Amino acid sequence: METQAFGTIHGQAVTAYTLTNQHGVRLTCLDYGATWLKLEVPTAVGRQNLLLTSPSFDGYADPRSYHGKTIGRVAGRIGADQYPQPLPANEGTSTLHGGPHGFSTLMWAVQATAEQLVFSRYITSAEDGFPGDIDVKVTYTLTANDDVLIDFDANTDQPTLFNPTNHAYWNLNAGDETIQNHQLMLNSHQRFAVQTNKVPTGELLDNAHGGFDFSHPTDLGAALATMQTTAEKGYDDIFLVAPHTASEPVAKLTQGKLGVTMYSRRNALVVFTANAFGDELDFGEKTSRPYIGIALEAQTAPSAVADPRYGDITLLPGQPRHEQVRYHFEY
Ligand code: FUC
Repeated sequence: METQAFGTIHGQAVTAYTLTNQHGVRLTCLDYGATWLKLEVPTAVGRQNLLLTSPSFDGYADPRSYHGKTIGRVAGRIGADQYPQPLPANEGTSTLHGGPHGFSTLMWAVQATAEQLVFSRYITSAEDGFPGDIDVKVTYTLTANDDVLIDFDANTDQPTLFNPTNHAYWNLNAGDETIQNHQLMLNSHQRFAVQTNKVPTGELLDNAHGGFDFSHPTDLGAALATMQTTAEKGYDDIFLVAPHTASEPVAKLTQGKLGVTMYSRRNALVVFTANAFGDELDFGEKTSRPYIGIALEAQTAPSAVADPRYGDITLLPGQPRHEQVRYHFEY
């Protein structure tokens, strides 16, 4: 394990922690936001980072930047009035990615071993505006067979919500190309209809029509071309994950020899293709612009907050919850 100073926030030092496995795959995370900073794989021409990464901490200090960060208590958008107790709003009347003081804005304690980075944090209701004081642990594991596991664990003292995810953006190009030359496969046949504020209505739409069918590996450039007539001009969609076993992937993203395959038991995956990105974010050698990265966010469907047909995101005292997402890399 190696550490590197990575700036400061509110007078506190931010540190980058790097694990390396036997094949030379390197995982780097920050204590701030329990952020996934880099995933580097060895290639014929040197190491290649597969994530969108800002070169300095400035790129992570803004609470509206989510790249690589741990998102919680609740990923995505829920109406601040969809729960019996008011939730902290940060986008009109919605709570986006855990509200204004979500997991992504917090400094986490770190315990590191040769293959794990364990980020832990006690978060009070006064601190982030959700009911209940919670104990949270986010564990990144880099295995000998080129998997990264992210385990999310939580306990609470009062009923609350827990639906965390990671918001890494992928770009498998060595140079400055966008993800338009990538192929995407999703284990999904339906997606959630949303209101204009992007909070789901609870209705499902069929993926078979209009550029949403990724049930086989699909060229993202061609798919994005079909989206140019829409207001979003790309994907920002909550896909319903089809029933599957633990060994069946929920998503696979490839470009040439490089690939990332995601495994998750949860029933939804948000796909966001950075449709309106401009130069407000600095990704170093990757020029921030539309389609410079793709976020694949495994989660329980946000509709579960109000509709038990779509799962259960409640966290109850005495009933700790555990969620996991696994990524496998080919290079
Ligand atoms: C994704 C999208 C949102 C938002 C955020 C940064 O989760 O669903 O629309 O732009 O990322």
